[in-house]
Amino acid sequence: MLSLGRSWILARAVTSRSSANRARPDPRSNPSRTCAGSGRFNVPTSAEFVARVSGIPTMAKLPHQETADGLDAAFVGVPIDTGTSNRPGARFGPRQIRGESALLRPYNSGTRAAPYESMMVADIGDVNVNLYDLKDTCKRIRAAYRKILATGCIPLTMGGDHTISYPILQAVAEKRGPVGLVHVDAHADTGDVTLGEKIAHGTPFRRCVEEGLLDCKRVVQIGLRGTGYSADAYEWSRAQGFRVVQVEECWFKSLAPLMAEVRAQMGSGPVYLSFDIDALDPGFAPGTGTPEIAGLTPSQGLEIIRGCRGLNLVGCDLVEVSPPYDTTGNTALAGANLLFEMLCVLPKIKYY
Ligand SMILES: [Mn+2]
Repeated sequence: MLSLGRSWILARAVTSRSSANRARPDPRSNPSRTCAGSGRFNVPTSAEFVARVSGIPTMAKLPHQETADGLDAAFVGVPIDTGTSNRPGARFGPRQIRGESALLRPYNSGTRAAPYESMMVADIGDVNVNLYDLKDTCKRIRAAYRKILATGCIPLTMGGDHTISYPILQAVAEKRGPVGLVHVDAHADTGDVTLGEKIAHGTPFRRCVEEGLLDCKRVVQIGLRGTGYSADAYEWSRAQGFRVVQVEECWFKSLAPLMAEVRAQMGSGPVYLSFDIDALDPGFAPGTGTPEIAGLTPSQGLEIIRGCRGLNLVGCDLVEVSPPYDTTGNTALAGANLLFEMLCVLPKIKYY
């Protein structure tokens, strides 16, 4: 028994030592020919050397660590759907995004970004949510993000329904003051009360405005569409000073010119990026809670995120992936790629 205990302790010691040296990549997964400048940063396990389908599924096959300490950016899951008004299932979003993210490779061929050569990135697991109490969950999220942000790390969040952006932005604004917001969505999510409740996935940005978390002149909502509760469903957004870009303004065209205007609107102040997967057309992303026809294409989604390069991004989320409504996994795969693209536009990223 004693010797068993002793070997367990030794094994733990070896594990801790290798954890402390996490910056030193596994040579099998990080050949110098593919990762110039390697050695200082976490590098995902490469499918060139380790089978893609093997291992514990972390986001992008990055190492997992418990806290954000020492990280420049962290992927973090918030697995809830208790704020959902229609189809549930987004609680499974982080898990399926991680699974599908095994297909991601370390470089961005489109933009030539090399995110793992200039930033320390890891998957720090999920917020310990309360599936039976949404208000308590919001408190838990806010507390978790306070800790993450206190380390100087930029969180890249995997939702979870859109309710989560509210407590995340509470923590962000507590540190940074009111922030700009690039909000990509089929819906404005500015409702006041739903079934008598203030906290739900259709209300986060109303709560954010009420609490002064947003710099309202530096808010843009892109891709809004669908039937509404009044003829001008976005009147409240415009009245706050938000720029509203309805989907009709996006159809059949590149969004690169729009994003040049958005960059000018955002200026150099802190900006949060919130991307609801239902902004994409349900033909591309059917696995979501409140789908609306005639949405954005995946390439427009990439243009929006790539158009955020140069902004002072202080946090990003990708929400509302609901795996039960897309058994192909393609919605989660889209989500994983959009999250990788978000990583690729963070301020310290190196480009070739
Ligand atoms: Mn939303």
